[in-house]
Amino acid sequence: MNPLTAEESAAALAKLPGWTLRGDGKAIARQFAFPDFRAAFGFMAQVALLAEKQDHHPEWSNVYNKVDITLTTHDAGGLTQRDIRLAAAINKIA
Ligand code: HBI
Repeated sequence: MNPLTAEESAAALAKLPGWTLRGDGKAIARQFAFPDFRAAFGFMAQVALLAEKQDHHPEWSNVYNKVDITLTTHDAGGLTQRDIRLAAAINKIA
């Protein structure tokens, strides 16, 4: 799978509220904030199941009620439709 062009990335991001393109253009990222750790972890558990279903996994970190997610496609060395698809699914459960 080839990485998205700059134009394709911009068009995809326009439909992904909250996500931003990383400086190198090879990934997208978003921070999620929840009322408490329990809610944050519950979200992470749901994202984990999505990732398994799509066989596409986030690079992420959690500090108490915040979850930072970065999506990129290692196999392609950049941003692909797989990242966009997972980001859209994550936005649905956030
Ligand atoms: N997840 N984000 C991400 N990027 C990948 O390239 C990737 C993955 N999950 C599984 C996966 N690749 C497998 O197809 C193997 O390439 C590891």
